[in-house]
Amino acid sequence: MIDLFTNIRNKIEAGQRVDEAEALALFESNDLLAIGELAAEVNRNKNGERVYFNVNRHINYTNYCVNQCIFCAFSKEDGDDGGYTLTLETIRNKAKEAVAAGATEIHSVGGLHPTMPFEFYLDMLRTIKGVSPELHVKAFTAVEIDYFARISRLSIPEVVAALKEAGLGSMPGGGAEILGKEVRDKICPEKISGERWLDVIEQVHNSGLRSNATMLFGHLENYADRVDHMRRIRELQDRTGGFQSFIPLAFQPDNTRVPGAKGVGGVDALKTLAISRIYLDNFQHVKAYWVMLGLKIAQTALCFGVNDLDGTVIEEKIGHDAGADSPQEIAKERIISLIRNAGRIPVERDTLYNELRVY
Ligand code: V47
Ligand code: SF4
Repeated sequence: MIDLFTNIRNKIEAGQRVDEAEALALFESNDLLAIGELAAEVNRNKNGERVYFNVNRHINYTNYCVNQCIFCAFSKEDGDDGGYTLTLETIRNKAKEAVAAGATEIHSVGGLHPTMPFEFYLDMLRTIKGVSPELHVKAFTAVEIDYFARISRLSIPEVVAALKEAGLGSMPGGGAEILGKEVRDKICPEKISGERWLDVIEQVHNSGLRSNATMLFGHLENYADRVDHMRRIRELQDRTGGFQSFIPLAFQPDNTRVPGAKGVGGVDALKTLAISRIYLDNFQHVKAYWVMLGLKIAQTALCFGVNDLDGTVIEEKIGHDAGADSPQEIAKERIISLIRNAGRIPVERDTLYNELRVY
């Protein structure tokens, strides 16, 4: 019998797809270095030695949320200490700070606010674009788009058209969590279903906007749930081609209600990133989001198939409310040296992966 790795290598070289049983076998293997080597080769063929990052800033406009996902330490209910909603003036000032710091992107997501009207989100986009029309606003998850459709009584294409008109440039990949029903019912029972998440994203892609896709791992799911999640995402990408990068998000357990929650270990993180690179042949980019992984694992991931380190971030809240021990922001120079010290070429990109500068 040919061994798993030879078989997968032969398939990749022949331009064939790795199937779900093989992806699962990789998860069950303890040979992290062999998995990493395969992933690194897949990435080298797609992206050479270049590693992307951007200069961005997060703006989380509100942490009030009508959902209560048990893995989320960020959301607050009415009357909780620490609940906030930013004013347009504060949002404008944060966007100004971002421009002064050389940012090309605002990454903006928030809770599902119980009373704020859809107009607020349109005003927010106009406010940010008013600071600088060149700023790319990557905002809102499929969960929020579905919520906006419900509160405004508009269809998804109508919501997306209004957001685009107000300045939305693309969407991040949040809200996917684990798409399969069994796990989703346990970790985020009020959230839209996995099928609805895919349906909304398909409509978003069909309306001409690109997005990312995430996978929250290291909570109650097993390896088969991760493979099933990636299969659904790969199938949607076959239909639309609208995903830019895949981002496995390592679960941060502090202040959450996930029973028996522990952090994600380095081996599991690297294995998951590497397998996603091997399996998701129709994705150009796999991103190591250093906020959740920590800078050391994110840098090491560059040897395990990853070709993107996200950005400078500034004022990250979702991971840090849940105990992430990474910094809340890092300087561009720090990202550049992390990439250089991994023997790779740092490339500053914009949100749509146009290359801005090679370092
Ligand atoms: O959907 C919530 C996750 C996501 C926790 O597309 C948690 O470029 C870990 O999607 N531990 C939002 N993760 C963040 C997100 C994202 C981040 C960076 C870049 C991009 C991109 C997207 O954060 C949520 C959820 O999956 N999350 N709580 C937690 N305790
Ligand atoms: Fe709300 Fe999003 Fe947190 Fe779920 S993950 S509780 S939808 S903010």
